[in-house]
Amino acid sequence: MLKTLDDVVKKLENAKKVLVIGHIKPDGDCISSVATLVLILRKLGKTAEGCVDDEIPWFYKEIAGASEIKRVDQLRDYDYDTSVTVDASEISRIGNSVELLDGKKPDITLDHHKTNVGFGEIDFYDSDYAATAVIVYEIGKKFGIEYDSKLAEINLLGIATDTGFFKYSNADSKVFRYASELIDSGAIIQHISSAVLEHRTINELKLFSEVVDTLKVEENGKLAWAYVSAEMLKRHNCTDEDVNGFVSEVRSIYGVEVAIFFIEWPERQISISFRSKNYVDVSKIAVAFGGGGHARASGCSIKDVDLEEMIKRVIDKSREFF
Ligand SMILES: [Mn+2]
Repeated sequence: MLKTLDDVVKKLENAKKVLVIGHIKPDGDCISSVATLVLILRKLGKTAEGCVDDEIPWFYKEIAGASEIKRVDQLRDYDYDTSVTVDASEISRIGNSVELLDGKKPDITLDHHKTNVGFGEIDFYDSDYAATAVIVYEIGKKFGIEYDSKLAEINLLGIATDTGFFKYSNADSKVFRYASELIDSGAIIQHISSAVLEHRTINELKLFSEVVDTLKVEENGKLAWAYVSAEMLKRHNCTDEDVNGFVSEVRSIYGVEVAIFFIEWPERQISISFRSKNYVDVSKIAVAFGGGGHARASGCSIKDVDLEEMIKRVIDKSREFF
């Protein structure tokens, strides 16, 4: 049920052992929100553990707090009294971490996705927040936590990554204010930007050069898309970590409003990322294909379809927004 941040704080105040769960395919905001909340709760003298049922991309581990996150199997015997999910818009997003909930709803959910369905006992979601890490920072503020540099840097990670390093439309004055406070507390933005933005491999760049050849533009240059096939991924020995940023490259084209990027995985699974610049709400396109997200960034994943057929269906749907 939708509640206030004060209700969340009250629930956490009474907690002794907390389990904080993030979503699969963890991004900077997920990793930041899990680890930051864990560190805040520990500073309050509570026991807290963070869980993500997926590999944490290696480059995030350069941010000290990221190593606080564990896998499901390491936490099966952890008898928490309060569970929290962060940055997940629905329960399926937490993957196998759901096994740790023993069939119960999470006690608290914290999220900023527009498509959030409200699946906890106490839900706090608000798409005006640029990142879940901003919500977690406000929780820390309400508790009056003293930030050290490790806590400040892991908290800033999510705020930086979900705002595209302070350049997307969600980078409001609050984001800059909190970022400046976190920097005063010892976070070094260059550690974060270098870890997240400067870890490209040669394989990734070679793959990207082939992706550029797949690029198509229509609707007077406003709709652009590209894809990577399973064969291309294999040939260049690339993983999802290597291709995650490609959709932003498509959006960076002058005049493009909507950018779409298709990734074909082995075994006929296709994931699709949507980005927009100014006015098209791409969460609506993603929802039409069973996904979700934000107005300017969304995604979906579909099984048992051909890449070609999926491109046709998605582009047909996207044309309706122009
Ligand atoms: Mn987020």
